[in-house]
Amino acid sequence: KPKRLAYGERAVLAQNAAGKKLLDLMEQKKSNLSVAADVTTSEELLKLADAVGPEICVLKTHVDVLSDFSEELTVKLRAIAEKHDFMIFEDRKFADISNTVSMQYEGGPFKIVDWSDITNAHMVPGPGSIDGTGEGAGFAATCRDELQRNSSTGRVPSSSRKNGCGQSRLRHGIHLHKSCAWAQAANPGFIHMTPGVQTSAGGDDLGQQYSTPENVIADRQRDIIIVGRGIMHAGWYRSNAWESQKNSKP
Ligand code: S5P
Repeated sequence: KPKRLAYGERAVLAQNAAGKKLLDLMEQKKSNLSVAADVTTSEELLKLADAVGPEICVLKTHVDVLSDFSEELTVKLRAIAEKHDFMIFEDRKFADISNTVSMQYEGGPFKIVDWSDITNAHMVPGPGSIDGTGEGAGFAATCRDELQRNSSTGRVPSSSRKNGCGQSRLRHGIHLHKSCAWAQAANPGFIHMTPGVQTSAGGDDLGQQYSTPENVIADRQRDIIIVGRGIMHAGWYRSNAWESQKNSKP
């Protein structure tokens, strides 16, 4: 049984600065928990970030669902991230050609590049779509047709693990997916974040499917659990996911 490397040991193998920073932070903070902050007002987002900040390594945001997004919000959110030492992952899921993605990333109302540490892109247009976004960008790949192959039911179980997703992982090093075959044991330089996690397996009534922290971290060898609606039990998720490293079943 291959030994599971500590997150800190993997920092030197990371593919870019964002990956290295994240692995170091996880080790130092002893947290492999990310919270999906799916709230609709700035006030709720800031309150949530401040409350879960000490527990998490990454706050995952969808700022385009906020009814009152402003630059002021991003400044306040950054301050909370510095205070509690977590990274901000805007789950934007870009899906266009490189020139367009660059404009969407840097401009528009959200100016994501200015305040997020990590963002992500679908690999539908191929891995080149995020290559124009600069060396410093903490870009995470989502599977090339993740719109169908996400954590909800009805996804297409096909050969879609190939192509863009793999190539982009090689270049960008952070991977967000629920059911991809890659695991940390074989790819310790990559970071694998998995959404769709709650205390017990099951789902919501709109097709979301949940796994437990043990399933994700120990059985499937992922690195970070992303918990949204289950955050009421943040402390429990954090300790369970952290301890599950020791019970790895490769
Ligand atoms: O395949 C996916 C990919 C993502 S990023 N399935 C997901 O659920 N997500 C996101 O994870 C989704 O957009 C939401 O922000 C979070 C899951 O939230 P929960 O409330 O179901 O835990």
